[in-house]
Amino acid sequence: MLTLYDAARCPYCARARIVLAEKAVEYETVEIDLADRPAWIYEKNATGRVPVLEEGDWLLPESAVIMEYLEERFPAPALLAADAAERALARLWIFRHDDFTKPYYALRRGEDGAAARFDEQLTALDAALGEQPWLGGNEYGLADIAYVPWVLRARDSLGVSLDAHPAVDDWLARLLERPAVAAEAAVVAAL
Ligand SMILES: N[C@@H](CCC(=O)N[C@@H](CS)C(=O)NCC(=O)O)C(=O)O
Repeated sequence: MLTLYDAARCPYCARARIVLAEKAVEYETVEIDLADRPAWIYEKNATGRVPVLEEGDWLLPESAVIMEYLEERFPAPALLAADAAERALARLWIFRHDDFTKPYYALRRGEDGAAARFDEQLTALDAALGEQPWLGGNEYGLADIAYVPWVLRARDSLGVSLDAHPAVDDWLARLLERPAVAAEAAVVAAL
C-alpha cells in the first residue's frame, strides 16, 4: 500500500492527490502539520517537505517526479499523451512551473508589483489555452494537474479574478468537471 505524506493546504501535494485520484489508486494519507512539522519527516525527505510517497522502505519526494512515477507505475488512464511532442510540451510546462509560482507566492506574501507579475503569468497561460484545449495539447494530463492547484488557490483563496483570462477560466471550469479536481476545490474551500 502506498502512503502519501500530505498536507491539505499544499498545492504540490495536490498534484499527487489528483494523479492518485485520476488513476483510482488506493493509498493511505499521513497529514503533516506544516506549521509544526514532526522531526521524523526529515527521515522521509531530507528537505523536510511534502509530498513524499512511500511504499515499504522506498521513499519518493518531489511532486513532479511523483507524478511521473505514478504515470509509469499506473499507466491507465494515461495522463501523458501517446504523441512524443505532446509529452515533451507537457514536461516543458512542468519544467517551467517556477516562473508561474514565484509571482504567486510573492502575491501571497503581499509584495509590491506581485499582482501584475502574476497577471503576466496568467496572460501567458491564457494565450496557450487559447490555442489548445489543454496545456499539453489536445489531451488533459500532467501539465494541467501541475498548474491547477495554484490557479484554484489564486482564485479561491487569494481572490484573483480570471475574468480577463477567459481561456484560463474555461480551462478551470472544464477541469472542475473532473471529480479528481473538484475534490481539490473542496479541499481549498475548507482551508
Ligand atoms: N519541490 C517540492 C516543493 C514542495 C514544497 O515546497 N512543499 C511545501 C508545502 S506546500 C513544504 O513542505 N514546505 C515546508 C518547508 O519548506 O519547510 C515539490 O515539488 O514537491
